[in-house]
Amino acid sequence: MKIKLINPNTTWSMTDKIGACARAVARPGTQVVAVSPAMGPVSIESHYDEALAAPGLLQEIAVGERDGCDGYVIACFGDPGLKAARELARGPVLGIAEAAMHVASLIGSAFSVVTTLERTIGQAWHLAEAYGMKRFCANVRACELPVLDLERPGSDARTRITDECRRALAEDGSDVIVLGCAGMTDLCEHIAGTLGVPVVDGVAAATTMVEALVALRLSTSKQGELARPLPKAMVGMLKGFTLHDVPASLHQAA
Ligand code: 2AL
Repeated sequence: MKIKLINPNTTWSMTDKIGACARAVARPGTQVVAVSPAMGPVSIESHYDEALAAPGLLQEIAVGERDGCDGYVIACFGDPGLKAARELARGPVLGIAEAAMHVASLIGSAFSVVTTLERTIGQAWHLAEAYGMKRFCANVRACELPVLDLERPGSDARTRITDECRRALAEDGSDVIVLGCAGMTDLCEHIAGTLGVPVVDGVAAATTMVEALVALRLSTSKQGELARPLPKAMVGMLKGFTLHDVPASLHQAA
């Protein structure tokens, strides 16, 4: 099967790292294609960034549909554009926050999310609420670490994130850690080994869950809310996003 993993930010060093971590957990027969959109913010750490990441992300979903991708992972913890991506895709589309929170709820009694900047805490709570995961979410904490510091050679990101995870376990009453940024994916093993609790990386969780859904022959429901958006003209800079009618055969469940 072919899974397209989209890092909605445009920092390719992070995309390559995320792709490698996804491939490390994927089954032997799974091809993971990791991409960043051709346009958009270099990191996503505000609602503004999320909104401007969505067009490029949707372009990648449209290309993936043309290329026959079986499923998609949106590898940013704000899950930007998730519902719109589901409208465009036939196969399953998972966001890493959604996948990580669900997985965490299955292996502990309460999880703490450890994110980057404090300003991203609100969105993580919003998603926990939207996904029905709030009752499992003991706390959302930040390290005050800009996303691109995760890519900077010599940064103290690993130590700072590990320390915050340790504080979370001591203070929140949680027993599972959820990493709040796709760029933390390569730190998961170290943090889990250091702290001795399950640490959920959404990149790995979403990749293996998409694999499972595809193996189950389950696709995104095209009845109702997540049906393909109506054919419609877009104007100005979004002209290329105009949706034309497509043959119904393309939208039937696999
Ligand atoms: C993220 C993420 O996963 N990728 C990105 O650019 N920003 N999340 C975050 N909490 O900062």
